[in-house]
Amino acid sequence: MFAKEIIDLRSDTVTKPTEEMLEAIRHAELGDDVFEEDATVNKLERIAAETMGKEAALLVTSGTQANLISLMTNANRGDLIILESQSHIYWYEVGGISAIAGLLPWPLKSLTGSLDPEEVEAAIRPQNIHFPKPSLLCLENTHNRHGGTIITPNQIKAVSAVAHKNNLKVYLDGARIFNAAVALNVNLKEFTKHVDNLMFCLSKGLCCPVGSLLVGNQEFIRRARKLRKILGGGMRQAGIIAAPGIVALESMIERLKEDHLNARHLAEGISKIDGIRVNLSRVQTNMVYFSIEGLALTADQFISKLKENNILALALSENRIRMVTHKGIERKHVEKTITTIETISH
Ligand code: TLP
Repeated sequence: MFAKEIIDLRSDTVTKPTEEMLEAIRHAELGDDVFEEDATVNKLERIAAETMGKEAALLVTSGTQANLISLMTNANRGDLIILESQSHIYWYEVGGISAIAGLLPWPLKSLTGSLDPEEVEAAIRPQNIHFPKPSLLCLENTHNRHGGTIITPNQIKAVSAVAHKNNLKVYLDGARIFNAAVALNVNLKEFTKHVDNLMFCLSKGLCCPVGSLLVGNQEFIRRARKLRKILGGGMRQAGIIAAPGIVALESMIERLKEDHLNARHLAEGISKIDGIRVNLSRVQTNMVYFSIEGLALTADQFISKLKENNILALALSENRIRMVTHKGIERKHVEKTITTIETISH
């Protein structure tokens, strides 16, 4: 009996480490990273800082931890944080922004994830005894809940200029910033040069088992390191996490193009099926969000029917579905997904 092949489109977080990564883990030079003595972690942090055009970097356990640490590093309790209303920090991080960082999120709506500089300016109210201090603008690129959409370097520049003019810092949740850079064929530094600090994830499309990196100036990283410890994120022989990260930064970025082509193929294929609606202009990287409003099925029923065919996807609401392409998804899996959706939709 052969094991059933599962087509897992729930997220690019399901990717497994490559053979080369496992080999790198086996041979990693290790030390105690709380003493900053793990040579492999130190090397990864150097490469990350260089890649992003910043002074320093810090390996942390997850994207959520990176975002929380950066909120606490960039702002003081009670401060006001401007972010996009569908951002990951606001939606999916268990309210850590308030529960742990003690900050007031000030969400602004947008059409595709890119904030309007004028609306940001309007949200920064003048100093007044009644108002909290606005101290940080958070961006997200690619923007997950808007469909993996890209915020262009020019859009980042415009909105960051408004923040900086008003003495706010700018932080980028760049969990999938490599997808944006590869899709636009633009150097990463174009996306990072207007923000003060950022994070990116190793554990998504880059296929590492664990880890994210915070990147910024020396002082930001020094304070972030301390906060990582408070939050229980000080790791010891973390070189076993950093080693696959180095492989990822050296060899896993260009291949993201394949994921984008597969996402586009999937989106175009299912957009032809009656009852399914895909906004193709939003399919810019490795995500496909679509509505099944026109089908006589709820999202949960749709997901179960896919599962009977060994295909996994996420239901985001009564009729909204998300599929994400990654290294484990090849063209033949996309074809099978399209034909399966055709069948269950009739
Ligand atoms: N996103 C996950 C889920 O939490 C929704 C996914 O499957 O897409 N920023 C962004 C933009 C993210 O998409 C994610 C993860 C994170 C931060 C958090 O990263 P982790 O999962 O490492 O804490």
